Amino acid sequence: MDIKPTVENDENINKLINDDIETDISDRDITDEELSNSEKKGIRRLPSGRALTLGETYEITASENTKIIILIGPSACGKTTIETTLYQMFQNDVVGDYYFAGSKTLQGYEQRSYYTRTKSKQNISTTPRTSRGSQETFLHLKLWNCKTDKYINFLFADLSGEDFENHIASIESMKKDFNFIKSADYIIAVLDGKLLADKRRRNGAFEEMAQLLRTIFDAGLYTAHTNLQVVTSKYDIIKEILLKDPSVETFTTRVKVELEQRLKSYINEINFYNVAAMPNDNTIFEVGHGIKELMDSWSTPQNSIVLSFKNNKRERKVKSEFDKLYEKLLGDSNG
Ligand SMILES: Nc1nc2c(ncn2[C@@H]2O[C@H](COP(=O)(O)OP(=O)(O)O)[C@@H](O)[C@H]2O)c(=O)[nH]1
Ligand SMILES: [Mg+2]
Repeated sequence: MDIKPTVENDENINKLINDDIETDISDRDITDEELSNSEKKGIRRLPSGRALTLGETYEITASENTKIIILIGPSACGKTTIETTLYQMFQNDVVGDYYFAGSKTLQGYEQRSYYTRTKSKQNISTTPRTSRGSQETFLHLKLWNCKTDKYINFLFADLSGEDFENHIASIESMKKDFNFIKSADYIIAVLDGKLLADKRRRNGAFEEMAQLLRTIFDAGLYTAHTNLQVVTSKYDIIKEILLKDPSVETFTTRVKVELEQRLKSYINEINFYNVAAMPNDNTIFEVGHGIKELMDSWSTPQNSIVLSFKNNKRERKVKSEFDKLYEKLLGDSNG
């Protein structure tokens, strides 16, 4: 008997991994209230393993040691790859002192990772675009530390500049729509290393991130427990360009100084990391380069860094689209 091999095409995979599908299912006709009512009646939905909504993360955050990590950055900067590569690293091995101890979102991880795995067999790996409106879906990873015999849970969500631009009409609605950012222990600003390596695009990439961060802080979407980390993704590309163009190094140093300067009224510490989650050539750079250091930072207790909350209108030198939107928001909220 002939068995035909199944051929996956990109369109199928895109459908498969599309987060809208998940959002549709998790929100389908059933509100949190209805859910708790049905739970009272003894009816319980079976866990699907898909990414969790904020409400669904409560069971984990309420009962166990949990860190909420929100990655922000424009689409294609490398957020999903960081999330899935960490998960994949535990499929292969122990990472430092940590063992994989489970995940309530296995399907969510597998859907996203499947794409990376198949594509990474090719020369250039790609992960699918996370679709809009999916910012409230969380991936869950539970780890066990063999030295301390303690468990830690990580909940990951990601958010792009487009998510902001498409969802907000006023600062009030922004506060409401993105209020979940306040629950973050770590906000990770992902700077696209591929753009930083490009002379013509690096300034734009930096400005966009600086504005995005200032908007988040100005809207008060943080607490005294929020830590800010800036991750330069696709570090393999930066390293490659450095050989030909040493100005990249000067630029990345400037990025650190400038960001600290611009955000100093909110925070007194920003931590910087270089990551190559899915390098183009994994014979030169290992898959997941820098991710262990990042993970270790989330499991180490940190001091809170937030100094003050400010929501005042200030002079702005650069008028980007983001700035105009921001001005509009403040204008709206100030009546
Ligand atoms: N060279 C290189 N490419 C990467 C790396 N990480 C991610 N990418 C690529 O960057 C693109 C966008 O990544 P993705 O994680 O989907 O970005 P997101 O939209 O921010 O979630 C994909 O084509 C990835 O394969 C990396 O470390 N090195
Ligand atoms: Mg994504």
